[in-house]
Amino acid sequence: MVSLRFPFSFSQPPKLPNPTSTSRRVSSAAFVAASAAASAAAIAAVSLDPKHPFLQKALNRAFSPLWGSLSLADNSSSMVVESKTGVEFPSVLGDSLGLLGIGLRKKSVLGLKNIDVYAFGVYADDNGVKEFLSEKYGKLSDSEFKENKKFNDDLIENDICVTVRLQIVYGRLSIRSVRSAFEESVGSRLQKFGGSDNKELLQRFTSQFKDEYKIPRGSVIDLSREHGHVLCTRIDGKEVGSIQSKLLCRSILDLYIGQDSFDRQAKEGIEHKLASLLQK
Ligand code: DAO
Ligand code: DAO
Repeated sequence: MVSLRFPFSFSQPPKLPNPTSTSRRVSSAAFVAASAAASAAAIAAVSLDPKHPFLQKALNRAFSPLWGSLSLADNSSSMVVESKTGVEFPSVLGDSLGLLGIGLRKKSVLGLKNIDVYAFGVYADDNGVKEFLSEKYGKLSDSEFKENKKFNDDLIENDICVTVRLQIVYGRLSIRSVRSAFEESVGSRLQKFGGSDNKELLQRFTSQFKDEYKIPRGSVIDLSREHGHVLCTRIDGKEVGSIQSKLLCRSILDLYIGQDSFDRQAKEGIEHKLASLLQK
């Protein structure tokens, strides 16, 4: 990834930018400047108006959809911006979790409109991924390797530390609508992978989320699969519960990187990223 330094600082923990605030203006100026610097063709462009739609478009095109746009954090770790929502994700979480890809969870409401509910980033332990993939695929020829579409399944199935970070974009989430969305999304996966009798497991998961919790726009939820298939949930950095269940971990990860994931482009980008980790 391109590595650049700018004298701007971005506030942490990452709260969503308010489109009218100064920080938003600084952030988008920094992002445009960073994009411009990263794009060899855009050297002259930095002196143009960075808000010019043509320039914005050209700069956005210089980056793959997976990575959105690049901006920079106030430490050595870079930030990756989900382009539709402007939500930022650090490229490294903790000591060793590297960002594999970002995406958007949308929800259709009454078949009338699609709302952006949250942006998500999928992280995995770099060493765990490399070790596992090279053990399993190290002997494949280049073409066999390129045709392999199973990297995401490997990540879902195996005991590798993975965190999915959700950053809430929709400003009017009620706990009731969250619960019913879980029942639909997580519930259908529990049924698909584990058979019909999983009400108790779903209930154990949802009962972690007390009615009094609030998840306004800007809330950060980390769903982490830790060693031994333990799913640990944190809201704004505070642990709210953990459940040991391979089936639950699999069902949650399937939402983001499985067959019928929320964001197909994100899922495909993650597949490529996993392949590139092995080839390094
Ligand atoms: O306001 O009725 C409405 C739309 C609510 C959509 C809720 C989708 C919830 C998705 C789960 C969020 C998990 C953090
Ligand atoms: O998007 O449908 C979905 C499923 C999201 C699962 C996320 C669970 C974490 C939610 C925490 C809610 C706190 C009240």
